Amino acid sequence: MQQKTPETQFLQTPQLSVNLDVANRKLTFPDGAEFLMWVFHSDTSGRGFPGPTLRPKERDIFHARVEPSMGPHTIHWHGMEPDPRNDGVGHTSFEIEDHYTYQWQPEPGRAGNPNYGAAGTYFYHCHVNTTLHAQMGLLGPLVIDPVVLDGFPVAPGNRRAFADGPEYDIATESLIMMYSVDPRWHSLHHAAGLSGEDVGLNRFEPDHFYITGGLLNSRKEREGAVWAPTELPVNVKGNGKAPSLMRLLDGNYLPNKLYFLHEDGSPARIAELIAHDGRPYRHTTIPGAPAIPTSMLEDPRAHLLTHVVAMGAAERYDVLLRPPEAGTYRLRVEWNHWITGKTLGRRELKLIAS
Ligand SMILES: [Cu+2]
Repeated sequence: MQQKTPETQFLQTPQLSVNLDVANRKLTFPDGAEFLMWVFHSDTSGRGFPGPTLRPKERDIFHARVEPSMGPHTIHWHGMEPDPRNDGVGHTSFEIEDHYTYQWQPEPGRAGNPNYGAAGTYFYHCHVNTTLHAQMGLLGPLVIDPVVLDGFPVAPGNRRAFADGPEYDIATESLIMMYSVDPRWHSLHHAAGLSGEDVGLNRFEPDHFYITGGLLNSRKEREGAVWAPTELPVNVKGNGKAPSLMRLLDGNYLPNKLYFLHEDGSPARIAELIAHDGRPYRHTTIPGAPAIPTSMLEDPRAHLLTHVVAMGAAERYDVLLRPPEAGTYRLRVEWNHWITGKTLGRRELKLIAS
């Protein structure tokens, strides 16, 4: 491990760059509970939770300049896999004592090719005393948008989930991040547990459970805000718009189960899984043939429709929503114990299909 923060090697001119700092701040959550949080913030985001949404495009060079007012911290780009210096894992590179500019370039997708393309849902988090720092709030959404390929045009108001993937409606694109709080952890200090003392980081016993996130395109980052929805609009089939895309992220240390339900609580098979951990589902059973995304196949039986999604910590799923009937649907989220499977918390979100 290096003792001093190095300079960025092979520094290029970026297409997107952001300055990120770290702050300690008390935030009030939707149930009225107040916790001391450690958060990332940009020059314009204010100190809120989760950290600012970062959204580079494939092929664009991305810079994040980090100069923590207090530290040390790092930023790990979970799932992006840049070179070790720019991947923010402290133990295999360095922690940022003064400042560092992370630089990476998401790989462009190629039609029908499962081995290329970074577009999808990720997140970033601090990787110093990670168990504690991530739970304290040092994390935020990272979405990679695809290049536009010949043969895959995009209608106004739409975007594709990945280069050769399905179009979705930008206005109803959402991100849902499950988060939970063990208040005891929020009284620990920056380096708690690092010198061999037992501060109980093997015991995560949350008693507050939150569905955070909301509509990505209309998120208002501002001082003191906890970004959390109470209901979300969804495009019903046949309303003339593209489907709605929901990006799911398990941002806590418990497994989550998500149930899409009708208003009466019966299962609603309206969620189509199109990607997992930034990788699209593709049809790969014919050797040598193009690996067409399952969501682009004409045969409706090839589409991965479900009413339930089970996720572990840090896992992401992208789901297309296009319910056949207008009305109110419910998204029920359960937080379950790792070992016993017992449900520890339950929250619901209304989905309004029109
Ligand atoms: Cu940190």
